[in-house]
Amino acid sequence: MKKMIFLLAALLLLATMSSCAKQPETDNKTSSVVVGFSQLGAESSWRIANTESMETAAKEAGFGLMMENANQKQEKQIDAIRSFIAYQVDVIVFSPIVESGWDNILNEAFTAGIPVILMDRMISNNDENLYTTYVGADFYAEGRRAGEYLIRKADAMNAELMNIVEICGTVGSTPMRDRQQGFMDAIKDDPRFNVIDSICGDFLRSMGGECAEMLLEKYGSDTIDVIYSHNDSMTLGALDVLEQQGIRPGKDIILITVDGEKEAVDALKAGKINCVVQCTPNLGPSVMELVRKLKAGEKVPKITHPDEGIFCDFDDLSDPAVEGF
Ligand code: GYE
Repeated sequence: MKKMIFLLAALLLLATMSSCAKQPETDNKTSSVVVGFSQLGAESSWRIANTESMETAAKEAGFGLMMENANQKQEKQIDAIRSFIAYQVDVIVFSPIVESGWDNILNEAFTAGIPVILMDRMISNNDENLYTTYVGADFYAEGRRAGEYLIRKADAMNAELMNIVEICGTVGSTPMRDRQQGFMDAIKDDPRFNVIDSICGDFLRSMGGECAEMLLEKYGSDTIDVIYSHNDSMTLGALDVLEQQGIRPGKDIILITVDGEKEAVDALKAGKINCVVQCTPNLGPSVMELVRKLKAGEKVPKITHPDEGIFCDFDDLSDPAVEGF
């Protein structure tokens, strides 16, 4: 009851303050549990599906959700978290756009006694007190799966040498760093592989296309054997460019991608992508379960990874389990 009165008072106060930041949406204002959620942006289909998963899961759990979308700006995420602290939400959930720069704001949350769940991406700080729990993919394992697929593909093709270009996600983010590291570690002892370039496409479809154009201009389609791209949005942008230039994606150039959105899985079935490393955006139910446990005073694990695998051109792609999100 006290919390509800406080929440209503806070909302009223905000409504009367014209100069303050936009009032966060609250789906369920009368809920006794209020979750403040700072989403980092809307850069990809993965992100949009992830936002939907959080909204649906909060509704199903009967929790109020105050959500702010930061449009890819770290300052906006920090502002959102600060407003959640001011509201005294029960739990803060956020997906850090990059790994560094969170110490101050997380110290503020810690001092206010509000537990923090990192969802999807990690922070670099080694102080484990700054967050309560992390739920999201093992990006290093994803990168390794991409590399292991390529080894299998090279074996099947009897390839002697493969020139690889890498299109990376947002620099300084966990998926970028670990998808790169896992992939490189998987192929590093195999002399058939030669990574000739690595450029940043910021997880955006438009930039994936621009990266492909630049790489093709620089090296030519005959030199590039493989494109390893850190997400489907960039891959699909690159795929469009390849087709525009009369290059057959999946045949003339091997495409390896991460996420598993529907359009990418359909392209795999059509033979235009060779391997899709899965990364589920459906983290909402696990997050809400962690919120429930925290509120009930139950112990939570420090890390939760969803189970993930790959879909690739060695699979039976008519299997109904081969499906995108
Ligand atoms: O792969 C990409 C998104 O952090 C796992 O961010 C996420 C990544 C995802 O923009 O599509």
